[in-house]
Formats: sequence, C-alpha cells, structure tokens
Amino acid sequence: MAKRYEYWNKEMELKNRKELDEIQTKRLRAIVKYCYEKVPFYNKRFKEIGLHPDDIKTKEDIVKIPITKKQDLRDNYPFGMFAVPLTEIVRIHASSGTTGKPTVVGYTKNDIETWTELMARTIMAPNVTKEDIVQNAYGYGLFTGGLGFHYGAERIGATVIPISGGNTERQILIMQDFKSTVLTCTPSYSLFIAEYMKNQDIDIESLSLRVGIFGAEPWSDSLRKKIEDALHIDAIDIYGLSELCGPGVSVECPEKAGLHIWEDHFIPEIINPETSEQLGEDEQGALVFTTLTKEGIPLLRYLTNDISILNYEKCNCGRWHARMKKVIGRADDMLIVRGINVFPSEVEYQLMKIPGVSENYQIIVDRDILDILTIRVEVTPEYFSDKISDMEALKDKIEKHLKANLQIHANVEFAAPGSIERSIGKAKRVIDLRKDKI
Ligand code: DLL
Repeated sequence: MAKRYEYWNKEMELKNRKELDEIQTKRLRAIVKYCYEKVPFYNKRFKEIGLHPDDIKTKEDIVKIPITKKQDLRDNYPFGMFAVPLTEIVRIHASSGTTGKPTVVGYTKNDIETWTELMARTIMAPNVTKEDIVQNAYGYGLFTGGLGFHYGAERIGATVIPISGGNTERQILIMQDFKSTVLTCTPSYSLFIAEYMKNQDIDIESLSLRVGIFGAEPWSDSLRKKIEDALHIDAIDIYGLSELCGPGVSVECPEKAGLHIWEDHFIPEIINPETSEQLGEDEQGALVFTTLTKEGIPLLRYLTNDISILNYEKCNCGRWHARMKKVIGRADDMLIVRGINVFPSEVEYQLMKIPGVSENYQIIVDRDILDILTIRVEVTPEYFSDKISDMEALKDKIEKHLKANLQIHANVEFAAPGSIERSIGKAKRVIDLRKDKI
C-alpha cells in the first residue's frame, strides 16, 4: 500500500530547494536589519566587529555573524533581548533550566500566529488530522509544550483534550472513555503511562491510540521501539526549544528518517561546538538556528548545543525542508568517562537492546581518582529472579555489552522495581556527583 502523507500548508511544505534558498536569503537580510535596528545587544555586537547588515547579502554570508549563546539571554534577563516594547508582547514563556534564572521569551501577536501555523504543520506531518482526538499531556504553563500543541492541534481542527501532565490514572480513564487517538507528551511520560496500564492489567487494545508525538528530551531509537510495542502506536519525534518558539521547529514525517526543519522560518547550521566553525552536510556537531520571522525575540545564529547532523536531500514525503538527525544529546551533557566520550542516549540505546533491562534506568557519574560510571537499572518482571547467580549473569551480560559497544566500563546495579523515579515531564536520567567535588 502506498504511504499516505498529509500536509497542512502544501504550498510551503513542498517548496523545492531553490525556492527555499530564495525565501531564506530574502528573510535573512530582513531579519539581520531588524535585529540591528531593534535589539541594542545585536547593534552593539555588530558595531564591535565592524559588521553592517548590508554585509549580509547571501545565505553564505551568515558565517560573518557571531554566534548567540544562552549566556547572552541570561545576561539580558528578563526582557533585554526583546525587539519590541512589552506593549507588543502578548505572551511570555520560559524554560526552567537546571541552574539559575529561567530563559525568558516573548511573543507578539504575529509570533503566536506563526507558531500556531508551524505547530499545525508539525502535528499534521505524521498524518494527524481533524478526525483525531489529541490527548495533550505536555505540561501547560511557562513550558511551551502544552500551549504549543494546544494551539496547533486546534488549528488543524482536531479535538484537543487539554489534560496537561500527571495524574496518570485519570489520563488512562480519559484515554479509554474519550477514545483519544493521539497522545502528546514526553517519551518518558508515555512509558510511565504504559507501565501503569500494565500494572493495572489494562488491555492496550481497549484504547484507540494510534500515534504519539513525543519530544522535549533525547530518546533513542530503541526506546522508540519499546514505546511503540508497549502502546501499539507509531511514535514520532518532535523537536524544539523555547528560544526559537517551543515545539514546532522540526518533526518526523511517516518516513521517520530525520526531523524536517521548517526552513522558511529557520536557517539551521551545524557547527563545531568548540571552535564555532561551520560544518558541512553529514557532519556531526551542534545545531545553530537563525529565526527568520520572529518579532518578539529574533535570534541570529543561536547555539542550541544539541548534537545532530543535517541532510538536505529531498525526502520520500516530497518535502525538501532539511532534516536533522534525531538529537543524541546536548554537547554539555556528554559524559567523558576515563577519556571516552559518550552521550547518555547512546548508553540508553545499548541498554534497551538487552532483554530484561527495563526503560527505568539512571546513569550515575562519580569520581574517585578516575571517573566511575554506574548504571542503575530496574529489571523487567519476567527477568527478575531470586537466584543470585541469575542476576549476576545478567549484570555480567549488561556490563560486557556496554564495554563491547561503547568501549566504556560501567558498573551495573539493580534497583528494586518501582524505585527509580518516574517522570511526567522531562526525565532526569543522569546524576553527576562529580559536580559537588573539586
Ligand atoms: O522542550 C520544547 C518542546 C516541547 C519540544 C514539547 C518538543 C515537545 P525547552 O524546555 O526550552 O523546550 O527545552 C529545549 O530540550 O534544546 C533539547 O536539548 C531538548 N529537546 C527538545 N526536543 C527534543 C528532542 C522544549 N526531540 C531543549 N530530542 C532542547 C532531543 C530535545 N532533545
């Protein structure tokens, strides 16, 4: 059977490479001028290096513009990077971050409209339509997940259930009674819901779910398989960050071969996070985005620190919008264990391949003289055994598998069933005890 591909804005979504490049060049020149004139931070920065908006003529000239970092937003907390007075701002969102003050973003009326349009495209790309009932279990509030999905799903005419995150028992009741067909939440929360149903002996077939749109945190392909098997759905990856709008920067189409970035609104680049040098297609590095249409808080070459690879080939779905490979993690979350670099999602990918290892795990990094990596895992009930020798054999198997596939030595510890904290939002899987030591 031929695959089905839905589009919310066919005209824009099916623009070819040349058309997209033309749109980007035109919009880039305009946004650079706008930033220079409206944001004192950019005006000062351009003048410091003797750069003028007229120097940006082509898309290639983008490399002349300095990188904007999260620290720049922090230094201008809360509203210093806004390009318009607060009277033009109709909404504020913020991301909590792990330390310090939140990163604050403001939206004009047009920004909300653009974001809604992008979320409509994003939700429809995995073939969700007005026929669907969307159970939106992303948190509503300063976090962009809840309201971002809400507006986008309403725009395509789907029926939205604004349930927000948490209260898992109620989530399941509503899912059964309202016959939700789409679940939107973090991948870790979807697993929590699946586990809860299993523990309560709820038959998955009593649900009408067919698609899940999951993001806001890294999740490996082997976790995707676990979610798809547990909930009998198609699990789709969605990416975004508050600084660019929230969710709605990129999403997978049914091909699941990378996430399409809405290039008429963002120019993506990959850079070497250490040298800031721009890297080519197919090279792995940190994602950088320039917003092309934002009015409230436009950003030029914003460093996300998320590690990915770009691909500009046309996709089977007909879209030319560049695809970013599933994010493997943030550059600053990379673990360096005894000189070996490893991303938590790579550990997850390998762990989830081993029968008996559940999706509930934690990575603990500590330091004695050298770094010590400990993986705490809960074993699935079928593999749990009273016999010490069985458990020893499983521990040995996991340690050998990690060593063989990631070249790292990790100590595996088993945690009691249910003892590792479940998450209704972004999961905290890595505990770095080195931070408290010198
Ligand atoms: O997490 C926006 C969002 C909401 C995206 C709902 C998708 C779904 P922030 O709270 O600002 O915004 O966090 C942004 O989360 O820089 C990545 O490090 C991470 N992230 C977001 N989506 C993904 C993903 C929202 N699909 C930060 N895969 C980003 C991996 C992701 N990491």
